[in-house]
Amino acid sequence: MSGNKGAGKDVPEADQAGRPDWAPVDAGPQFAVRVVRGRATGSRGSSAPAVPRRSLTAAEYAQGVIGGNRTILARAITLVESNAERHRRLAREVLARVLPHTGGSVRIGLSGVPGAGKSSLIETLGNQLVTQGKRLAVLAVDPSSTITRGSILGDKTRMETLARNRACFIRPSPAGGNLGGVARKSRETILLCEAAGYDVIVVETVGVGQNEVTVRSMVDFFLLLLIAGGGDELQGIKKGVIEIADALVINKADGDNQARAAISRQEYAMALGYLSPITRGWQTRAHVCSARTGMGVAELWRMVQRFLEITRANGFFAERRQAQSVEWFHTLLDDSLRDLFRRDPVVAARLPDLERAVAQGAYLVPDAVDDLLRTFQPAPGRRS
Ligand SMILES: Nc1nc2c(ncn2[C@@H]2O[C@H](COP(=O)(O)OP(=O)(O)OP(=O)(O)O)[C@@H](O)[C@H]2O)c(=O)[nH]1
Ligand SMILES: [Mg+2]
Repeated sequence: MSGNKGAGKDVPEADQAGRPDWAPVDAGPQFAVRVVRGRATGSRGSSAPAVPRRSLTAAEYAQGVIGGNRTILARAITLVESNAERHRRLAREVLARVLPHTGGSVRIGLSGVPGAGKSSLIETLGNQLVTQGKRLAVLAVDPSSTITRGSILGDKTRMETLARNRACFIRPSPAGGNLGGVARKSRETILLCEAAGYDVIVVETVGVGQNEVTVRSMVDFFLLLLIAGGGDELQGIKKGVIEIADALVINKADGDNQARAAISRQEYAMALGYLSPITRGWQTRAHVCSARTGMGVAELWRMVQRFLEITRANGFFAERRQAQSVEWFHTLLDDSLRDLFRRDPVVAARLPDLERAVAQGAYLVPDAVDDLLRTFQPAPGRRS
């Protein structure tokens, strides 16, 4: 692909901060799973000066990723996160090259209210998995951290041991980026991690409504982490979220909290009795565990394995992945159409007038929309 030689120039380097490699992987400023503008350079939150790097070709990116080179994997993720046109083209070429090496992992979504213990559970479970010889990638999708960055600090301390393990690759979530964009990039990030040989990929997201649905659409197994609380157990957790889970797990079942966790488990089990399972052939159940003591954590992994056996045998595993690809296709198609429309200079020029007219009640909204759509004449080759 000589035509693309040097096309990787100016890939944002902000996350790299000149580190020789990714290990030990600490949260630091190496956030990912975000959408960034195509800045040429930058030091986004990092005090270390960005060390200029040689730009890579698509073939070099792909080779590095497939070869399990963590530095190149990190750079490839940064590349797919970029929204700059030239990066997008290169990113696509990289993805196309790694595609034959993808699909081999187990993709797990882990969601729950802030502080439920998601990162702690990943630390406990992840350490068990790497001891068994598994390679684990953790992607944290947390648009809510835009303001507080709270979970980034949390993740740094909660996944301390795991973060130092070379069999584990952690990309904590970022400041900046919108959920839709983050999700779009997360799918690509999953593919890159798979191509790099990670066989378990955990997508952690804070449960704030839409997040779970987005994560569900890109994982094989979706685990909702809960905590026992007083009063109405189902408060704060939308019924819809329980419906899309493959397992409900009440964490922090340790010390004084054990009895409350057991009661909570029963209540959720009852609630589940009224719902139909999201996965064919699989009964969603409520469980208890403690990320702190490790109680129930090994059992969770055994449950995931059982789930895989069942869904692979009945064909649902493959069906779901196919449906997810089609859904991704439609999402991307919608996004691309919207981009194409918004970036059209004629549309952009006409838009303020129409907004004014609509605001003043001089123009009926549906008429204004028709007007703008008629204005839109995409020229051939103006596609992204
Ligand atoms: N007692 C007890 N505390 C726990 C357990 N798991 C997590 N915690 C504590 O709960 C707090 C939150 O844990 P995190 O793992 O950061 O929770 P999280 O869901 O990842 O939080 P966010 O990423 O901020 O949404 C920390 O103080 C943990 O030490 C557990 O099993 N038992
Ligand atoms: Mg966390």
